[in-house]
Amino acid sequence: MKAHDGMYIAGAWRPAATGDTIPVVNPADEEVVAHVPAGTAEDVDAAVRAARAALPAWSATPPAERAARIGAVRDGLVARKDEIAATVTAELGAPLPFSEAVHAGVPIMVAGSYADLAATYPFEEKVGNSTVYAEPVGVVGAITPWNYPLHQIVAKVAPALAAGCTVVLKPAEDTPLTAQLFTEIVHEAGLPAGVFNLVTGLGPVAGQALAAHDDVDLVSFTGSTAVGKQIGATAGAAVKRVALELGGKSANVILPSADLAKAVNVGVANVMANSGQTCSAWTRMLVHTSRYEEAVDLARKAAAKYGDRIGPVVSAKQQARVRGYIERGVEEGARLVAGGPEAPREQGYFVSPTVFADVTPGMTIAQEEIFGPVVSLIRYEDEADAETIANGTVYGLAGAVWAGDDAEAVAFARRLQTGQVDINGGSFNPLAPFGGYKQSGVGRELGAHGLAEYLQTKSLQF
Ligand code: TXE
Repeated sequence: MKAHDGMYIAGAWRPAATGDTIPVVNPADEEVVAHVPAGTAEDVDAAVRAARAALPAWSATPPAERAARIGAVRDGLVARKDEIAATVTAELGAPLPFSEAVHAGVPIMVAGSYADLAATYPFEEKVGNSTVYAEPVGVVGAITPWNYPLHQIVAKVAPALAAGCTVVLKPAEDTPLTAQLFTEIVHEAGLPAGVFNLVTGLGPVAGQALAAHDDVDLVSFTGSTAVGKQIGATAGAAVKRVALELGGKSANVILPSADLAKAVNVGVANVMANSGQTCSAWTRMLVHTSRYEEAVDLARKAAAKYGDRIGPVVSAKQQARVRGYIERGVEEGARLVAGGPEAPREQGYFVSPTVFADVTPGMTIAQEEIFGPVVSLIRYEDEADAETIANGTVYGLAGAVWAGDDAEAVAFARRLQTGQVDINGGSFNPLAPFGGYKQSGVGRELGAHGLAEYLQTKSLQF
């Protein structure tokens, strides 16, 4: 795989402050596919300076012109779709059809939505005797994870640019090649120098330096709860804007009137997608006691179909982590009905599609984010019980409700403490706000709400 050996700062690839590099490993075969520079605080500082210098002109650029540049980025994503899919597959291990459809396809939709929103957003509004201006927050530090390497980048960078902010991106060290490819596309789209900057590097070094930099006005972070809490504390101490997306433990609530086979099959597929490395995955399947064993049987069969078709998890570290959770589930008394802790292949960081039954709400596997292809079936007695279980974790990112009709499902969904719920299956909407209640995070991504994160308001009274 082609890799740049520098940082993208002020519109050009330039040498990094040190010659240190990070290997990029293909998790499907454990081969090193490339090396990228390990940025340090010095590189971050140069990138923040470039972003600050570019801010006055970019924030004063008419929204229609910003929209045109974002549209050009979108067109670049379309033109290089195959290369994007191949790159994600090389560094994340995702099967190529999934990379094409989701890892390349979704960011194209999101970039397109922000090209439209930049042109139509009400940056100026009359409210009584006032005019309210929505102005860019300023320089954005974006720190992204590896699970959806391009989507996570576009979901931050596109709204930031639409708002008139300038950006320094620090992508995950496991998936920096997709970030470099995105950077090439931004460059080709003709954004003014310094509006977008890329610093690759390790989280505790480059990420930490970006999150703590005095001249960054907003930190937008997606990743683990532990790091998110640190970033939130640092931002709070500096009275700096922060957006955090920290994962979840979402419930898939199947009410007794639902089409059980459909709900279970779609539910298992939702967890197996991307090898379970999805923050919004419906990892807890809640089934009424009267249909519980039927659901367990359906889930076992559904998982068996995935056998060889799911990709690996991203790294040896994640494989060990997921394995640890599966072992913990067995130790705490859950019934393993598919998969298990043993790696299904010798080479590559694969995990078997795993289904646990007889999971009780207090078990570790029912409380903590596993981030692997593991689904837990939990029994409930009545709707009140289902509500208590569904809301009984520290998280609240997503979820699903299935019922005989949408109205019944909606009534239940309104009782869930969570940011997004799919009703009887649902389908992805790039304009719908995405983000967490409780410890799943602060702020929203996607659509107009995602754009608003990058704005601050000024009102003028007449
Ligand atoms: O995350 P990290 P990891 C969850 C998921 C997963 C677990 C661990 O449960 O199993 O987190 O994953 C950067 N200052 N999610 O260890 O370390 C890092 O370089 C600033 C949920 O990979 O949080 C990367 O760019 N930045 C999730 C990003 O943070 C730091 C997606 C995420 O890495 C930093 C990923 C520091 N001190 C993991 N330390 C989701 N919400 O979608 C690391 N980083």
